Amino acid sequence: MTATANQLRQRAEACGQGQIFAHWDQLSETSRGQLLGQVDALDFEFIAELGVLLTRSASEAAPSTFEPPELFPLARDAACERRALEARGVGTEIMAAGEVGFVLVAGGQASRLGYDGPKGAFPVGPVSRRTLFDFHARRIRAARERHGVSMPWYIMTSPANDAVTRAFFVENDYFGLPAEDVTFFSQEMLPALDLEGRILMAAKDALFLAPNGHGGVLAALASSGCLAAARERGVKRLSYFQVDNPLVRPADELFLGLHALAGARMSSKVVAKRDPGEKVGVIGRADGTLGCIEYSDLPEDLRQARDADGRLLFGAGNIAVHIIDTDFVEELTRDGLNLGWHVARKNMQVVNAAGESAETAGAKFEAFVFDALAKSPESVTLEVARSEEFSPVKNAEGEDSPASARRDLCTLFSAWASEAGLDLPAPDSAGIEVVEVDPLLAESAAAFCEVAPEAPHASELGHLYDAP
Ligand code: UD2
Repeated sequence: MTATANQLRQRAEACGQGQIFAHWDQLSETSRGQLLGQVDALDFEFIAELGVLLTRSASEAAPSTFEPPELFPLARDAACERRALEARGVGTEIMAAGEVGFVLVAGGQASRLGYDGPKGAFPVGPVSRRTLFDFHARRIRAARERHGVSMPWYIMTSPANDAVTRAFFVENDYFGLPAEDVTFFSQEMLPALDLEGRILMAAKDALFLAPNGHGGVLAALASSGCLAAARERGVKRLSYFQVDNPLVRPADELFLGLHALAGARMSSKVVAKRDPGEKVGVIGRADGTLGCIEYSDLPEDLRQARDADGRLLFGAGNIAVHIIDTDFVEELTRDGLNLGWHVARKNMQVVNAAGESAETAGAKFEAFVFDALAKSPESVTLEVARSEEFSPVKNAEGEDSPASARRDLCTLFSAWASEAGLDLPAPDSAGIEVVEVDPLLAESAAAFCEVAPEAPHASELGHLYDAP
């Protein structure tokens, strides 16, 4: 064993992590080098802190008081309408000044969807078969055209899907965006631990590493240099969104303007929860602190509670769309990311002490981006229409699946076509009138009515209204 290898092994053993070297004698030189590289990057003190989290029971961490957030509602009275009008103006100025950048989190593993590839490469266009990445790129291109400025797009991958994501963008010519305005950066990985706090092994020569959660985006923006580059080009606000939602509207003048007018540093978009049982986190205050309250944390009586208008009191379903100020990210990451860690206990496929492949109970650790809301003194919670802005692809079947996203896209776009007085195709075998509108052509019913071509590109798949 070399001196460095010896030192690393001793350090690991002193920290109770000697199992990492259990198979050392059987490893080739290359494997030894790989393992040492991973061990060298470990912060054992930090891992010990993560281990301590495992000794806390869930009830210890559970909050006890809850309050709903102050909403900027979808149903607006005259005062709200006036505020919205003013906000749209402010948002338009901010965008036209080139002060907005986009941040997409796409580091997840798409395991629930069971898709073997980066989730953004999943085709969702009901007629065009365009991918999620393509939909997002078109909305960004539309915003650039609308405001006549360039806007950078920062895409967070994970080490597992970084190369394939970059290659997918190259193959698709960056979906019509200038390559220099699309930057990829990878999130950090954290070791998974067994329930006693020992690092698990994925192979004899590899630690079991998992992405550090979407909250890792803040630290990775800083460490990758993206944050500095954004500031350098005058970007003051970041529009954050998730890869899985083909209806997401990341370039929303109203949202930006409301955020800026309120002097907020981080804001959120929400949709009304469908029913008390929908398993989605809600924006609200827990023990006085603004954040996203997990479905499982909210007591049953509060889950069911309704206000005077019959709406769910805790119904501000988080769709994971935020505006985050660039200097806020800088402050949050200056002394290391400190959002707290969420523990996900699961069974994991590991290599055990005997060198055999085995399933074992363990824990992964993730930071959640919405935990940063707690540190934003002001924050806007903007309610938007689910039918217009939220239909994620998460599961292989049922709700939040490719089928439900296809249904929701077609329902929205066929409503636009009807409003524009256009003919709809005959319903398909599932009763769906298959209509798709290119986001580059229009992003709202009103805009579509102004520009709708008389005839769609009609195919056996349905009607497609594309930008010229
Ligand atoms: C998330 C929210 C939920 C709701 C919902 C809206 C959490 C815990 N829950 O549920 O409250 O807002 O989204 O759609 O956030 N990702 C990374 N790196 C990671 C982990 C995730 O980039 O380490 C990305 C992932 O690619 C995806 C997004 O974050 O774009 C959401 O991740 P998820 O699928 O784990 O979150 P989900 O659907 O459980």
